[in-house]
Amino acid sequence: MANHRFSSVSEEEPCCNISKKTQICLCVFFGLLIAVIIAVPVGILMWRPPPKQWKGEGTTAHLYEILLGRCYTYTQIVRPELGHKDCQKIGKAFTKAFLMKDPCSSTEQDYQLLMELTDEAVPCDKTLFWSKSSELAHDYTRVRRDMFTLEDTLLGYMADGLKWCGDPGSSEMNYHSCPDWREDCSNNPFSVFWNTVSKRFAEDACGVVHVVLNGSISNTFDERSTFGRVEVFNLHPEKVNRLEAWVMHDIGSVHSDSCSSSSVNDLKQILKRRNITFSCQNNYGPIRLLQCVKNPGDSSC
Ligand code: 2NF
Repeated sequence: MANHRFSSVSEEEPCCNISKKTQICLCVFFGLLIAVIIAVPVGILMWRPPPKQWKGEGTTAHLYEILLGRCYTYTQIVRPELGHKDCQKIGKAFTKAFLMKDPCSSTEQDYQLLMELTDEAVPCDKTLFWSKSSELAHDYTRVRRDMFTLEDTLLGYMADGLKWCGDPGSSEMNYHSCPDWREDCSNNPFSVFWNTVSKRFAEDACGVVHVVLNGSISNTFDERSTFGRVEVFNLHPEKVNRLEAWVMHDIGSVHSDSCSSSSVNDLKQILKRRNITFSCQNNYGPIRLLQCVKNPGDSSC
């Protein structure tokens, strides 16, 4: 009797009168249905629009490695007194400021952590601003090692000459194109960065500060430049006794603006309103000598 009961359980019976072939078809059908039900929402969630095409050049190749290398060079060799700075943290804070973000909605806040990690004191009387005179100003601080342009500070040194931006739909940098500040948007990660570091550089300045201006162009002082828009307005009158401009003429250039030109006078008026004394020298001797080193045959040398 016991044998009879057990043998009936092991027998295969067709389920619900459906043939084996139909059962396989149903299994395949439901399998596919489940796959589609899962794949469609996952696909929708994962789909990202392709990165936008901007008018400016894309992120500098190997940006992260360059930033890291420059950070170590600066903190270990150029200014070893800053050897305690954490370049790994600084590099990560730099890229975190713009990755996975809309490159036309960059903010000063995005760079806050980076600013905190790279604070650095510039001695009073040693700050040198420049506008439309990058090469000359940097030629000068290369010789006058005690003076600092923004690019002679850690963050300016790291970022000078580089380009960067991200894309909200990707964790990668956009190496193809980045917003151009004139043609796409002004709140791009690159412009916001320079505005933010230039602002801090000016806020930190003290004593007598200097600016190298280009007297070989018509708007020697340009109110739309970073110097005219940001730096001049972030000098603290209680710390800055005087701003001295050095208006330099390119050797061999025909056009010449001087300390008495109207754009330089605009700078003087802005500073007067801000209670900062202004002084100016045409073709400041030591910088003129550097120009002459590059043009030894010129009659003015
Ligand atoms: O790339 C730099 N190292 C840099 C860029 C911007 C600002 C440095 N700065 C700081 C420096 F410390 C100087 O003191 O600002 C001062 C020079 O800037 P400036 O605008 O007065 O001088 P320019 O010769 O007119 O411009 C310097 C560079 O910045 C670019 C410009 O195309 C040039 O390559 N630039 C100027 N304004 C913007 C902006 N809003 C800009 N690039 C992006 N967005």
